[in-house]
Amino acid sequence: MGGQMDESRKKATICLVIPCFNEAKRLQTKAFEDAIVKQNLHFLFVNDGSSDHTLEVLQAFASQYPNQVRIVDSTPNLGKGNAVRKGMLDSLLWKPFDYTGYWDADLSAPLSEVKIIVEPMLAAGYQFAFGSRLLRIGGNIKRNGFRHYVSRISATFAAETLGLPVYDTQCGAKIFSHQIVEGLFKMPFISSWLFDVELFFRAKQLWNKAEFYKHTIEIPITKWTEVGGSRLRFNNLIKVPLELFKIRNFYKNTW
Ligand SMILES: Nc1nc2c(ncn2[C@@H]2O[C@H](COP(=O)(O)OP(=O)(O)O)[C@@H](O)[C@H]2O)c(=O)[nH]1
Ligand SMILES: [Mg+2]
Repeated sequence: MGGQMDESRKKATICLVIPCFNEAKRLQTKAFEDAIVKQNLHFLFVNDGSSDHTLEVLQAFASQYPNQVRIVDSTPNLGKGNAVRKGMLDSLLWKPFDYTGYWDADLSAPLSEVKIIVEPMLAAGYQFAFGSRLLRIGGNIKRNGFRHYVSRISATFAAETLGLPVYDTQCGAKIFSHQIVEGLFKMPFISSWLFDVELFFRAKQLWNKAEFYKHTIEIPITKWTEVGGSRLRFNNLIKVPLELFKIRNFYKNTW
């Protein structure tokens, strides 16, 4: 039994979409390289209208691992949600992956966490598994105080809006089984920076309540280190309630 599972784990192919906006200085190519070699991960980097040398950095890296690295170059800058969507859809044209997900370029969640998220997908057939930055004793979650509180407040409102007991909608570590990628990402998002919330609504459209809970799992990650140089603007935060209201109105016909 254990042997069988090891076998399927070895065979499962995983692609991570990495949205990149001016990441030339932050991109830890060594960590990506390790994951390519040791975990057999594939990476699809979406350069989203960067004005620095992100594209050159990515091209140099891709030329070393052409089978496992792909670049989608997109201009002008359209925001994280659009970039993730583009990459997720493009992954379907690249190779028949078993799982495709997206992951923050700064590797706040290290790539060693991928296996923690994929594990229940392999073992129990979950189709949507996502990381959660649960601050807890025994965990290794390091966040700056202010950002932690702001994020807790936003996440609580998001969960309320969704009507789901989700702890952290916004963690940049989410993985989907191949068969739901198109259904979840086909339509453009109405919100560029709360698109994660839309994904949960879309999962509610895809599945009834029983199916949703059968297919979805939130997994506290074991390590998160806040990396400086955030690309997300904090003045957006006062707009969170308004944005959530807009999203809820748009997806109002879900259970
Ligand atoms: N494509 C794209 N990605 C973005 C944009 N803003 C942020 N990101 C990406 O979103 C991820 C998280 O961004 P980060 O700056 O670390 O924000 P944090 O959530 O505050 O840590 C990274 O992969 C960024 O490159 C954007 O405008 N376009
Ligand atoms: Mg970050």
